[in-house]
Amino acid sequence: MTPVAVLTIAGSDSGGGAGIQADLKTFASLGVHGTAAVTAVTAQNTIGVTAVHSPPSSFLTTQLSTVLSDFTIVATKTGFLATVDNIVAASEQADQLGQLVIDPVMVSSSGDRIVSDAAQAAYVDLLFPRATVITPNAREAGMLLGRTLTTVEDLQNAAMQLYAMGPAVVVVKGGGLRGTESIDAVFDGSSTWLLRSPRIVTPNNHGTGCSFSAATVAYLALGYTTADALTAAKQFVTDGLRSSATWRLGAGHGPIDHMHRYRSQMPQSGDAQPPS
Ligand code: PXL
Repeated sequence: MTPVAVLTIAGSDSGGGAGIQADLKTFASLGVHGTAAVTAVTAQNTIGVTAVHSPPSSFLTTQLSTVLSDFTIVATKTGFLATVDNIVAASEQADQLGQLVIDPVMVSSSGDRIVSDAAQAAYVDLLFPRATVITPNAREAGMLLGRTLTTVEDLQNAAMQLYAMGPAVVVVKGGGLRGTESIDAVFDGSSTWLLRSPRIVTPNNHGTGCSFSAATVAYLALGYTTADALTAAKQFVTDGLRSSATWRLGAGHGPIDHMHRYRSQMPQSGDAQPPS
């Protein structure tokens, strides 16, 4: 059967762990066809980002209109949009993006702010009101609300407050907090609940946020309710973390295993037959 088509609007990670690369691997693993509009190209490895090249937002507009004129896109995520102009460009075609998952990437792994005040305002004005789900982490939610979030109760209160900015559902991700569990808080306008998983202790946690929002998009596109899509996406990331926990790809933070479900079926290096 022809797979449903989804879209990621995000940055490229040359290290293959986060951004567009994480999104496309997640989409492939979950059986949906991923299309991709690139907002920024990073020179990056498991240790860090050394440079960022941003094409003009008019080129993002052209990527979007070219994809959208041909494919029926059932659901879309946005990742690192980088600039106000890119946020405007994405919002201008929002009517054709299907269900919208906004991962408001505003803080780097090192904790530094990586978008301007104007870009933060543009997220709130142009994208949050159209979103099926927004998925800030605790730092991003804290930045949006002007305070520091440290407890699960803080995450829940933040989810309720961010809901007032217009999205249908808010997830505030607490994976970066301390504790033996990784806990995210969800609010959908009437009830609040938690997504919980055991904390997997590993350096290989690069791209978890990207993969979570991409998995949410895939499950939404497959017809899951938002609540079920979030639960399944949390499981996808947890299983990916567990599967790659002992990998050694690079000296820093390696990727999760997006293909964890299929690892046992994959060709092994010892399988190669000598030429006859
Ligand atoms: O996880 C946020 C993120 C988004 N997009 C790109 C990234 C990262 C983190 O490294 O590289 C391209």
